[in-house]
Amino acid sequence: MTSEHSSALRALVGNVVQQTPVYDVHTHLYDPAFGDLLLWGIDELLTYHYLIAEGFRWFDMPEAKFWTLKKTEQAEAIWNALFIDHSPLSEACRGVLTTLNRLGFDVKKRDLPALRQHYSKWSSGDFINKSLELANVRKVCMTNSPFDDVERPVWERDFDRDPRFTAALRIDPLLVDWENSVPKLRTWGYAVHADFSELTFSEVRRFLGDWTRRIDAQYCMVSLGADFRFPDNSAAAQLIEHAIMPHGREHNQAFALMIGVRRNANPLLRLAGDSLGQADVGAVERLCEAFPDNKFLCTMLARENQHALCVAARKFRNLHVFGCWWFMNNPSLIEEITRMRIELIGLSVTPQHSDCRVLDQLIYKWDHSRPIIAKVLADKYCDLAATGWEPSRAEIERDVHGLLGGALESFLAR
Ligand code: HDL
Ligand code: ZN
Repeated sequence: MTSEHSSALRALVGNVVQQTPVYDVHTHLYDPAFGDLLLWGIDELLTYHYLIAEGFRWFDMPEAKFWTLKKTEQAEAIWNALFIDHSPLSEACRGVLTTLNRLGFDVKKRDLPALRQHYSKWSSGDFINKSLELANVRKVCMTNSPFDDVERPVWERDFDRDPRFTAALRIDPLLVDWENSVPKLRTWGYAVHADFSELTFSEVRRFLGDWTRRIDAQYCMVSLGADFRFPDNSAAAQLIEHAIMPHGREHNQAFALMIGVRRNANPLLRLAGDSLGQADVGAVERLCEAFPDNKFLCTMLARENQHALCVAARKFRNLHVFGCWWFMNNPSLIEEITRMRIELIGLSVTPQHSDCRVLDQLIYKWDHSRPIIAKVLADKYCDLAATGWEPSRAEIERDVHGLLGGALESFLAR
């Protein structure tokens, strides 16, 4: 293969990846109807919990003092520590600057008040359109919890949905805090018992069905600790087997497992205080084997779990692997696991999701991931071309659409 041929193919792949709109399959963004729950703007960008964790590494103030500050004061503390006093080289810092630069702001002036001034010109509606356009994101999936006391009443009021914001039914408290979820479910009219007696499992299924219909959930989702085991006599394992699995079959709804978090490793950092642990990929394999008529999505938090998770996906076609989640969402690791995934499971994977908590982050999360995905893909297509197999533009466009959310949409619809 000549170097000109290779360069042309690499340019084509990069162009297609850049131009293909994304379905972002996991975010913490909200439909505009949720008002202030949809975070955006410079102070939200700077107080992203990733930056709070990084900021504390330089702060002298006690953690408790930081939490008494106003959001603008927190943002200024982070701006000074991570951008002014030290070059903003981390992925989360760079992300803020990528976003500001793409929004047309002049970051070299290092002028935070001026940046706030720029943002004040935007209405939320216009800013949503601008962010989705700049990020080239066609649709995002939210994280929607019936256990969130601020979010739940909005759903109960009903509202006209923005079709660009799909919903996912997030049920962590049900599985990881069953004891305390029982009284809540009973308050909401579901006759459940902590010991799973009587109609508990069918009532949990009714709860899942009610919320699936209410929010039009694309999938059901839970974040589980590194200690998750299956089979097991834990409440989580019992509820998965006797409620979530039959619910998933009844509604043709996938169950998304995000495994490996260690919540509150440092509680002083609040949302920024979670850490990770190495999980048991075998638990995922045993779930896929025990429930062949259910569909599973899975992403894991530990780098050490990524290879085994890919192999698990090779074994079970009802398992769809997605994303470079949280501590995995850094250029060096994104490249490493995207290369490994394509080499092991080809295009039957969703390499990335943004996990955005702030709308503007869509711009940097995808600006940073697209070139990495394109680089890996270009290498793989060049390897193909070297065998004489010439990928057409149409084939590359088909493949990239699949990787950027299309394959997951097909998996969910199957
Ligand atoms: O549990 C999750 O969905 C995680 O993504 C957490 O929300 C985490 O705090 C996060 O934002 N990671 O990117
Ligand atoms: Zn998340």
